[in-house]
Amino acid sequence: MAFNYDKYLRTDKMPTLWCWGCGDGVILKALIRAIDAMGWDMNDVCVVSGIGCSGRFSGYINCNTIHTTHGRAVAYATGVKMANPDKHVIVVTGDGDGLAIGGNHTIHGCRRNIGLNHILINNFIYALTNSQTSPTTPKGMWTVTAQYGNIDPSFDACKLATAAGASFVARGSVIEPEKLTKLFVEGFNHDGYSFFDVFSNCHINLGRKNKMGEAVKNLEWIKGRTTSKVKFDMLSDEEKEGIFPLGVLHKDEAKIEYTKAYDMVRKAAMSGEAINFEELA
Ligand SMILES: Cc1ncc(C[n+]2csc(CCOP(=O)(O)OP(=O)(O)O)c2C)c(N)n1
Repeated sequence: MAFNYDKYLRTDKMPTLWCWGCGDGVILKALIRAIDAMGWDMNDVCVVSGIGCSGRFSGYINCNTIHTTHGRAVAYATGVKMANPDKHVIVVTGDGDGLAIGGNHTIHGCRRNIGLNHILINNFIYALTNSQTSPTTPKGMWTVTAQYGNIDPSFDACKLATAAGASFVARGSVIEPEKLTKLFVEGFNHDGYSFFDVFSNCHINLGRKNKMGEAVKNLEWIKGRTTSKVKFDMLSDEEKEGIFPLGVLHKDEAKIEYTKAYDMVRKAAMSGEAINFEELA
């Protein structure tokens, strides 16, 4: 029997406002499949998104949702998780939303290792506002704010999240939706900040002037820049240039999740016992 996506969607909001062939739809389906695999009750799930094409996620998925301000989704989600540590909080941001204006919140969410599931939809451009340079736009690409080609060095979001302290860091792509679902499930089962850098296509706003104005061309470009972590690890440093590994890139199960640490402090404060900071490491 065909998978019933409608069960998880606000069908009255269909069709989506996303462009034809947009990767956001693929990611939404992978997310729904992962939630289904987890067996979560949608009353226990909260999806928090920022502003951007990616921000539309909270409009289409049928659970508790918050469509927040640009760059602030991690901050709102932190509040939701602190007040409801037993609930499943999923943050959806774009690369501009989560790495530029909201970069600080992403860093500090990772640093605290709070139990959020952060899906960063990385389409390498500010899509909703029509093609401004984002922190992941590759060098040399045309954007409306870099019409002779982008000179800004671009970020590896997974390296940033790992360095900042996230205890689960993975990269997936819309080319492999089943693998993406599995990555989500593994990250959702992890207790701590689970960060997913998901490479996605925006053939309209990234592609139109960068010789990949069709979805397939944009997807082929993503394919050419990615490989599995196993294959990546076998490449020489020279060969690794411009290639991004896919899969689980970092996992630390020993690190304490923030709301658990907070609860330990709260209990110690209530009982007057000394706080054992060794346990909080
Ligand atoms: C404070 C603030 N600054 C700027 C904007 C305008 N704005 C809306 S979405 C967006 C960028 C979206 O790009 P990204 O986060 O990469 O998401 P995408 O649309 O690609 O999914 C910008 C600059 C805004 N809404 N609020």
